[in-house]
Amino acid sequence: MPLETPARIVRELARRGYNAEREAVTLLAGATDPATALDAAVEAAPDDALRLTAAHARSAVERADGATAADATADDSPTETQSTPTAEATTADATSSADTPSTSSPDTPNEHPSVSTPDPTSQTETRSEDAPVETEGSNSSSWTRTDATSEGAPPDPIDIVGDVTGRSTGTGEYGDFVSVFRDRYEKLSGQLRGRVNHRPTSAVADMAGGSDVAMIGLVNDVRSSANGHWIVELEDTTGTFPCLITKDRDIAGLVDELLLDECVAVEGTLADDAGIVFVDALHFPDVPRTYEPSTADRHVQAALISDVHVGSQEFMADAWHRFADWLHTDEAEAIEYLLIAGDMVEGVGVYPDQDEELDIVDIYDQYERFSEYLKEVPGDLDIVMIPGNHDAVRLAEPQPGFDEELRNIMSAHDPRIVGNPATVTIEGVSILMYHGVSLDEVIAELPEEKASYDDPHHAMYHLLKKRHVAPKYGGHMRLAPEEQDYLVIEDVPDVFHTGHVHKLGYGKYHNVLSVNSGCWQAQTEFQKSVNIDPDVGFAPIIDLDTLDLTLRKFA
Ligand code: D5M
Ligand code: FE
Ligand code: ZN
Repeated sequence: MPLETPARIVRELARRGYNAEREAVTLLAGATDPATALDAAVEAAPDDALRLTAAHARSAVERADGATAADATADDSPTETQSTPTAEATTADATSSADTPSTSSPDTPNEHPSVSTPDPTSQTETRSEDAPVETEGSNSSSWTRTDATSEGAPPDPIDIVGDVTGRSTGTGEYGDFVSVFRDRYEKLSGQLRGRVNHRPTSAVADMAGGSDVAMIGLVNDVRSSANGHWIVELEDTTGTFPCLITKDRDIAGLVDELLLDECVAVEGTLADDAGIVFVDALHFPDVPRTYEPSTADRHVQAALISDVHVGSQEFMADAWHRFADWLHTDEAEAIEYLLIAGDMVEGVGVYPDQDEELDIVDIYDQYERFSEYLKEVPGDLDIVMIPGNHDAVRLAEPQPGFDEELRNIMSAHDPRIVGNPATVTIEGVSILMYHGVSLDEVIAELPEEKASYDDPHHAMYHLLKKRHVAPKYGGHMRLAPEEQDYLVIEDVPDVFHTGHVHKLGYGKYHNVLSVNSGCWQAQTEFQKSVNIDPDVGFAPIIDLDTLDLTLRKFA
């Protein structure tokens, strides 16, 4: 096949089992006869190499071009590599998907992320091979990297925390549920403790009627009273206690965003008979308004995607090719990281009648194919991936990263495979990656103006406000009982990345850039039946030095 574009070269290499560094592809594309150069490069690569390096390509191009030059005519100048893919940079329409300040978001987050087309002059910077020094003390997950160039290699720029992979202890017994909720309470009440002078629920019943009182508890029940007030029952480790929120108070407007099992604090006055607390103030663990995110100290970018769904008949291969192709261009030079927030493949048996829309019916074959698509992206990109509900790991959250067999299938690109959720710190920027199944729950439970499929980032804001990625247990959300609650957002992330709902949305909540990254799967029959109109083929790109976001569209 003619090899006139980087994408074609990459695909040909992928077909032969190789993943390639960007520079290698550029060199091959610039050869007089790319096909011969590619053959020579593959031949020259060591048998056990999975990645074709620039060095392999350079010597192959020199040899191939030398051979061609001998019998070449004078006008055989090297063909240019370019035939730029049609990546569209968008200044994303602030009225549709970007966050518009409105009363609908929790605590009216009021900041737009700056979204822009890339400044061409800022892309001229050369790639630095020196990764910044990472802070120590990570409880890094169990993956190991075997980097061929590990001798004198720079310190690893990626650090992972909060990942259950290799640490799951849950046996599924009742006692584990007690532990996980106790840990949730400990962690989240710890975040609220400094703000209220709380008493255990068991002690409140013994206090004198009329006392000022504060409590911290998990929401156990929310019901309305006969005259339209709200009764919120809180539970802590000592028992439960009812709290009354009267309908005419401002805080009554917060009741419709309460989810069962989330942790809140209340302040108020104990009734004369000490049987209920009249609530004056309701506090969420939340993110401080003054939160100052960390940024990278050099110009480097990360592409955020999710929901690839390889194996589905609706997987948009052409859009993927355009994306992978674009990643090899100068415009994408600063992109050194690719983050994938779950649903790599379509999976099997995920939803009723799903098999009717499968292109690849075997789950391992789906991962094989996914791995082929992954080989199209530059080999020098660092890839981090978490599983989603379509992936071949347990459905209950937290989900561990892929097992050995699947890791081997995807080894060509040596991706960082971590659990869902996980916090990945890249060049000093902490990114909370979570697939997003609980977003369905938040959207179903909250009123339309507070969370909807059209504004998935608003639903994300509520998770940040509750400092938990999946507060409500039951419904869509399956919880794996563990000794600790990995789903608590212990430290405020600088970036929050989710997927799952197949809608694009982004905005800042108290300075935390929240991105739901759309999908690579066209509308399925099910989605058609429930009017889900997916946002397909988008790649939000984040500048890690400024946390600005650029939107690229490939479909
Ligand atoms: O989820 C994609 C989105 O579509 C997410 O919001 C769930 C929803 N979805 C898709 N199929 C179904 C079925 N059959 N039942 C309920 N909800 C569904 P994804 O995880 O990619 O399938
Ligand atoms: Fe999905
Ligand atoms: Zn999903």
